[in-house]
Amino acid sequence: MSIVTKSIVNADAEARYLSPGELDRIKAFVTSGESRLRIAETLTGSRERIIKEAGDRLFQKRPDVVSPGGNAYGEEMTATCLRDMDYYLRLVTYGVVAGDVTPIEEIGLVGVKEMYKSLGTDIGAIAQSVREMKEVASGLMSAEEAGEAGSYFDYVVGAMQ
Ligand SMILES: CCC1=C(C)/C(=C/C2=NC(=C\c3[nH]c(/C=C4\NC(=O)[C@H](C)[C@H]4CC)c(C)c3CCC(=O)O)/C(CCC(=O)O)=C2C)NC1=O
Repeated sequence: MSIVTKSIVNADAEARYLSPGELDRIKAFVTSGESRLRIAETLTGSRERIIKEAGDRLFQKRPDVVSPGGNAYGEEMTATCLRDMDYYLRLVTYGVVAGDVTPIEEIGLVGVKEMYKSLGTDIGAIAQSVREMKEVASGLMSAEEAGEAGSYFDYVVGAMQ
């Protein structure tokens, strides 16, 4: 839920006008809107490159995951691994656009540790893949945009610790 919707739901629950603090937060959300949309456009437009390069970096650092016996070994499993990276990059764009981590949390992080455990996937390596996507994506935008986008990647990584 965006800050706009959330503020309205909270205010209406008490049948009151939006408070100055709520209006300030909405203002910050609106003011940062163009920049957040630019970030989402960059991530969306460069998604294939980001995933490919980040995947290459991950497999260089963690050759075990794509070696025989590794969780992402073999063409099909490697493709599934890259698909998961694509999922998290997509969720990051949702967070950036909403200015809120709730969509990332609800769609991709609830129960994620248990899920990867049951799949025999090293969640540390998933987190590493998100760090690599952050690095690659940062190189495609201004420092300020990279900082904003980075906070959403960091949120995903943090939830996987
Ligand atoms: C949008 C929310 C969402 C997420 C996050 C998601 C993840 C997800 N990843 C899965 C599998 C998988 N995920 C990976 C990923 C990896 N293995 C590694 O060693 C690497 C570290 C990593 C890539 C970075 C692999 C290899 C599998 C297949 C595992 C198997 O079938 O044994 C599965 C099991 C079902 C399937 O194969 O599709 C799910 C549900 N599904 C969702 O709907």
